[in-house]
Amino acid sequence: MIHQTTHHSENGFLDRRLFLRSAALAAAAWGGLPAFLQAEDAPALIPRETDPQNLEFPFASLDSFLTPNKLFYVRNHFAAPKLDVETWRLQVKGAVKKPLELTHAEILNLPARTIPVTLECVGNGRAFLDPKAKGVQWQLGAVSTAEWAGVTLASILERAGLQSGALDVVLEGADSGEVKNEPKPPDRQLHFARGLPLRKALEPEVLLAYRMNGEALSVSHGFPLRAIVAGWYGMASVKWLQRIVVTDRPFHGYDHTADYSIWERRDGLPNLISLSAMEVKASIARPVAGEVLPAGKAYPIHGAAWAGESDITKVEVSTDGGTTWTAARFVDEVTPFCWRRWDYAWEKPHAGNHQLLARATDRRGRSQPTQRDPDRRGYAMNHLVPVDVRVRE
Ligand SMILES: Nc1nc2c(c(=O)[nH]1)N[C@H]1C(S)=C(S)[C@@H](COP(=O)(O)O)O[C@H]1N2
Ligand SMILES: [Mo]
Repeated sequence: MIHQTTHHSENGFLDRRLFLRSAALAAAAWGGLPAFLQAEDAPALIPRETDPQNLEFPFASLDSFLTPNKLFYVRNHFAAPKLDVETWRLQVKGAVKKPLELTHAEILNLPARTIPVTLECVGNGRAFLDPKAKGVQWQLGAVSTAEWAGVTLASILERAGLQSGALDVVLEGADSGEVKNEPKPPDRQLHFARGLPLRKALEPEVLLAYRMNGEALSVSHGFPLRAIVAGWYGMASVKWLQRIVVTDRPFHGYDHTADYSIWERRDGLPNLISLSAMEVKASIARPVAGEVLPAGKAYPIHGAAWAGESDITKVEVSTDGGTTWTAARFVDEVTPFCWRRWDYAWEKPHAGNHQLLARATDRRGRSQPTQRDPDRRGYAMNHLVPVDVRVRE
């Protein structure tokens, strides 16, 4: 896969993948691994819902910077539409000087841009909430990284020309269905749609993508064209794009209000805001919660951390439930809008129960809260999630 060399470990393990695999095999032979990791089978997506399909990346299998397409998480609100690329058009309308209707071939002929981007669903980690929150019960793996190729949204908006009052850029998907939460419009079929403020829409990290990790975009991931809004939670990266509507007033659609909104306090006043940029967060891939580890030898704790529009500058690990912290080592360099894998050699853990934690800090100095913030409802969970393990006698 592309980029593998540039993003490969530069400091240590010659072949980290091999290393992890042999570590996993050794642990499996020895009976210390949970059943799903003992299987000889290659890692596979974990179904969280089937109709529509919502599939989780098996985060415990994290061993490359780019997530293979077949393991990249899938988040669908409605059945994935199967679009005919010959008749499909991208419409651009609203507060523009020249409305456009572009064919797929026309879009492929425009100057392309390719960037790796980490997408995280804003509901990632919801399964760990107590009390439970409604929605897909994602554990750690509603997050993945791919290299996306397409055109910048800015270049399309430039072709259309913005009217002076242009404010939001609404991206509408071809998928539709009935929605659950109030307030909901009376339409029986509502399209998934998200607006972007112009200042973000014009940034070069916002793509309309048609390729993913060097392959044509699949139906699950938005064929024939999807948005990639780097740095923002996944809901902004609208799949199966069919319309771009530039508005001259703020867009408050269903997916900004009934869904995908949180409370923010200003002078104590709860103010409902639409979700946007990703928070700073580290997750532990291995060991997994409940794993039983061999005593008397070093165990490589490893995972990934990401910070949306900022960069990860520090990851710390605690093996004693947060009493003491030690800096982890980075496996990847900083890549804008991408996760950064890290690892930590846990030297000779003593027998008994241990609580592991990982905590990330970004360039802006932001770190992770220890407790869930109820104002965030079932979204944007970046509080610390402990991983309880047992080391054998
Ligand atoms: N049209 C459309 N776009 C969509 C969605 C959807 O249901 N319909 N889901 C969004 C959400 S919530 C996320 S997290 C990302 C997931 O992208 P992926 O399925 O390629 O991982 O797509 C976003 N774009
Ligand atoms: Mo999402």
